[in-house]
Amino acid sequence: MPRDIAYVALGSNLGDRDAHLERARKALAAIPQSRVIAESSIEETAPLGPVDQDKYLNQMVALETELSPRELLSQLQRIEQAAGRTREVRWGPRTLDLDIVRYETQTASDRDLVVPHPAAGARGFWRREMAQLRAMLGR
Ligand code: PH2
Ligand code: MG
Ligand code: MG
Repeated sequence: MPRDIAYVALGSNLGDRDAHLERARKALAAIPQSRVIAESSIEETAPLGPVDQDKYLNQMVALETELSPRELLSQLQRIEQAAGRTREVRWGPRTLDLDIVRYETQTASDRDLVVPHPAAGARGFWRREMAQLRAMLGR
């Protein structure tokens, strides 16, 4: 795969949220054929969606990667599982959620993987984090 830039969203609203994000950033930095090139600030956000739950910490990182969206998804799922993520209520509380928001040049439209993420333009905190990363990267 040619080198591309993936924008990966981090979210946590269960347990030690800061520790989950910190460990996730380290795990993201260790993904093969990839390197973290920018990190947004961390934002505390009100929960979106129908489930009554605690506030989230959200953050986004830019990952320069040779992995395809499908290969990156499997790395992200491995990291989520290592953070104790279980099969939870859809949109419910989670120790760690890692979502591919978009790739600079690639797209996907499978049942279990849609890139850009369908909510990419709809979440204020994702838009803010993406704007920070683009400013840092001069894109
Ligand atoms: N993720 C969800 C559901 N609701 N709310 C906030 N504030 N942040 C999230 O990352 C989030 C959410 C499902 O993935
Ligand atoms: Mg999510
Ligand atoms: Mg997810």
